[in-house]
Amino acid sequence: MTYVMSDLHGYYEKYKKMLDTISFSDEDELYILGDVVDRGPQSAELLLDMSMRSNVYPILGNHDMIASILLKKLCVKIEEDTHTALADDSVLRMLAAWQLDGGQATIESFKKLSPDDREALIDYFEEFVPYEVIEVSGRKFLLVHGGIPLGKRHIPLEKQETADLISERPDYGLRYYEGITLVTGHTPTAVIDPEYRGRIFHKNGHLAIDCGAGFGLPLGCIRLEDFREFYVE
Ligand SMILES: [Mn+2]
Repeated sequence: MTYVMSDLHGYYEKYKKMLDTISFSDEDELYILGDVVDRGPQSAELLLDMSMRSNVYPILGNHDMIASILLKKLCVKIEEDTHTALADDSVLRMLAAWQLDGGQATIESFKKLSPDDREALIDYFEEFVPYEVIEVSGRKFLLVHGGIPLGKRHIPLEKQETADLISERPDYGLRYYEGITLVTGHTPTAVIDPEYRGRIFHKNGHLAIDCGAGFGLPLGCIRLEDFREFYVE
């Protein structure tokens, strides 16, 4: 079976609970639509678990992108004791903004890792792809963290800007593609429509699956074969 979840934001316990809830096995596949890190307390544990499973496929989120850039620089600093890695003003500004946006929790969880594990996780970020198109039970799905800008939806996917794909907020009232469901995280469903607070939004050719697990709301997961929804608190 094929499962999709998103915006785990360092909540490793919710992720483990969800894997139990769906009885996730080696025969199944799981796509995680980005923002694995930041805010929650266990970003590193979560990444380590994901990296050891060959049937879990990570898609890049805006938080993962910033974290991967900055962790690379921080780890160089820790290991080689060089200040050049962080000396650049724009990097320092980026670091300050990230720390305020949940990044400090990620730094704390990385501090507990061995240097080898740190390096392995920094390498693992390279496996995060900007989007994925899959077919399940004869239906097509475009999986992406943010979305596609409405005015650019006719541009081939491989020519889309990564910055758009990871940070766009689609118009959930409009169908983007005939015959393809757009599956997105990034925008909590409560923001799309308060009626869907803490629940998956499935309408107008959209599946929005960030139920707000990073903000104390449930983690949602959907099985694409039959659209069955699963939730853990
Ligand atoms: Mn996001």
